[in-house]
Amino acid sequence: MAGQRTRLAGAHLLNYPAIAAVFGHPDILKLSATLTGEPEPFLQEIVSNRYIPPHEGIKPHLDEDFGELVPPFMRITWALFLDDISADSGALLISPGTHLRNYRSDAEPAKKSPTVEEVQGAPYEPIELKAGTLIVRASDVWHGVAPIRHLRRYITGSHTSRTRISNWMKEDLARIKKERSVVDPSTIPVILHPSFY
Ligand SMILES: O=C(O)CCC(=O)C(=O)O
Ligand SMILES: [Fe+2]
Repeated sequence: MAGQRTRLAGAHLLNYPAIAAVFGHPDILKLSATLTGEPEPFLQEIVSNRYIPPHEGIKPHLDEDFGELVPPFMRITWALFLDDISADSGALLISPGTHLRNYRSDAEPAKKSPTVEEVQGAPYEPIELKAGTLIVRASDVWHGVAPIRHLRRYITGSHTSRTRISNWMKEDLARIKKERSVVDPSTIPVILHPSFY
């Protein structure tokens, strides 16, 4: 398959009022706060994606496969789909409950990060949905994307805890905060300021 994936990422996407309205929506911020346990979650990533078919999809993986177990629910990921998604084309494939395998646990000091074989051998369920659906997932859940036969576009953003984070995330947040320190606040909707800086 010779399709193409195009990805735009960064603060400039918040110049689109519809994108800013999603990530600045009080209910979204409130749910992110509840799930991460962070009163003012940090908007770590804002990305738009477009897959032009035919595309082979994405193999099952972890977004945080850094050989490091992570604090439970340190990050959650929203995705707003702009096209219908079916099991036959572009379904997000999720292995329910697997985020728990990536979480640090005081009760299991010997717990190890999952292996590539475990992630690729796990059972996956397709998430079918209509254009306009917004989904939220624990970022750590094991996932992939089914082969894509129809145009597939979505906007995604992740909220994180500011304190209960892995070493990798600590470095990533420091890098992002440095980049954003030069972004003119007047270009970012006021409602987003607490999650942006
Ligand atoms: O396209 C998607 O829905 C997910 C892609 C993905 O899992 C990733 O980029 O890490
Ligand atoms: Fe992923």
